[in-house]
Amino acid sequence: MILLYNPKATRYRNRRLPLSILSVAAVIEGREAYAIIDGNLDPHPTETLMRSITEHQVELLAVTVMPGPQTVGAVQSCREIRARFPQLPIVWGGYFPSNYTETVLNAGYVDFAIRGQGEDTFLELLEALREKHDLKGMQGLSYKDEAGKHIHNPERPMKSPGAFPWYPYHRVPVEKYLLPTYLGKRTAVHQASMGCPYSCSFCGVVTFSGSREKMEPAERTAAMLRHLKENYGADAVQFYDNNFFLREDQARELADRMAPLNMRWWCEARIDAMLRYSDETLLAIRRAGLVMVYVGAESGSDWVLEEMKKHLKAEQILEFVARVRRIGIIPELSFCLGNPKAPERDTEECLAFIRKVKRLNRDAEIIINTYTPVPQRGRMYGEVEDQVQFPATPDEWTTDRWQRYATQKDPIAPWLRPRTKQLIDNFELVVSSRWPTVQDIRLPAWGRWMLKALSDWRYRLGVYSAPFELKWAQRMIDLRKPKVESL
Ligand code: B12
Repeated sequence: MILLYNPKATRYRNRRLPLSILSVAAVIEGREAYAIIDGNLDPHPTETLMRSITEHQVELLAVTVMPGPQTVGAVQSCREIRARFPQLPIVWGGYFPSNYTETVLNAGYVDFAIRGQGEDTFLELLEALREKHDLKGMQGLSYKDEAGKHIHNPERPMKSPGAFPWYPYHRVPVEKYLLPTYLGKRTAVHQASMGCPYSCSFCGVVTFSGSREKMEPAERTAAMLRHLKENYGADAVQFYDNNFFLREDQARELADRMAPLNMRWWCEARIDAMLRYSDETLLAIRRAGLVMVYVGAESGSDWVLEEMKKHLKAEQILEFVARVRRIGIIPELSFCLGNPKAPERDTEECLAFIRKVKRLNRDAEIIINTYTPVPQRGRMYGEVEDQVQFPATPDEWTTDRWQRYATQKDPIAPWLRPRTKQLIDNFELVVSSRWPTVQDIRLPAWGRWMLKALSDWRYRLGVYSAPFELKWAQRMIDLRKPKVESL
């Protein structure tokens, strides 16, 4: 038997269909005996794994790992399992082993790291382990040879997700994963493409996919969503794609196929790509159910956008927010502040730019991140980043210090003065209080009103410092929010 493990990545109330592990399950469904253990559902996944290993003949433990809290669960479980069942091979796949491959192989409890798209590599590895084949040259695989040397085989070219079978939904309790959100009562998730064709120098997807993207046919996307709707009652969907829209004809086809499903949805896209679409296409997309689109605006300064290799101008961001307002789609703009060369100037300009955005489109949702380097094929700011030394083992990534880094709460960036970081955090608190996100369905109307009233003068006068009353109000409202299950 094969065990597929999704370590806890989020709170129970935010659980989602574990697509990473389902995509591996898809290629062994009907051919292999396997079980899925999801740490987002199971409060004691290590015990469940141990029990399965004791009761069945388990030949491989396959774990999906992304940076952040999921690393903690993965390390804990694998360390304990290795100590008790030292002969059981353990393979990690997903963003963490793809981006921190050396680090992962330094762990005594990981034997194989599968980089990038994993289905074919997984099947080949399974066969090689059974037939005792040589692993040399197996694309997408990193491993330790007999002398303990780390071997990194060449990359595996990506395929369209459409080249693989459908997720075996029936192997997980789908109904437990369809959650109420601002989009609908039963929100599903789906990812129609792999990778991203761009090479923005701050982004962790570049190393993962080598600036390539493959999309499944629109027909398949619509068919899978119809299945989720008809069999499980899904009425909304959140797309995980790094870029849901690329070519206009493709976007138009998707919109036309999705419209009859009558689902409300959210996706990520590029500003420049959507700006190239005609109004007719944008209206068709809105009519097909797109409520909100998440875009990487990143900065309000052309010099920063250029350094990021974003291939975008600040003017285009403003044009975009005004245009989608007319069309009736809410833009969700993500910003990445704290350019290492001039963090103060960057921050100041970006805060002023966000105010401009809000003047053009009050509904625009604002996400603020501070720049935290990820391993990159090319360096974004050269030597500046060498000041951040990544941990040498997954265990070190589980420490509070590095968890705060991975979740972008604390960039541990020597170039970012505490005063600047404080300004960014305060500004974010004021903006998110002045315009509480429509995505927070647990926020009661009185709380929304209270936050707006308390923050209004601060935003109007640009006074962001020491917003103690807003911190207090947010905490107080948080304590009174209803549970997701009761919504
Ligand atoms: C869903 C998601 C989440 C969910 C996780 C839900 C869950 N798993 O239960 C939530 C919301 C919790 C989340 C949180 C975070 N996420 Co996240 N997340 C994603 C997202 C949108 C989709 C991942 C997914 O499921 N895709 C669908 C599957 C099919 O694709 P896949 O995971 O890539 O799987 C393929 C391969 O990776 C591989 N594979 C994966 N696992 C395995 C396992 C085995 C055994 C094998 C063989 C192969 C394999 O094969 C699969 C099929 O080809 C990605 C962006 C993206 N589009 O990839 C970001 C992404 C992975 N997240 C990211 C980050 C940074 C985070 C956070 C740290 C952000 C933060 N500020 O806190 C947090 C913390 C994570 C945590 N809690 O541990 C980054 C990682 C970048 C990096 N630096 O490496 C990404 C790429 C977003 C981005 N563009 O920056 N995330």
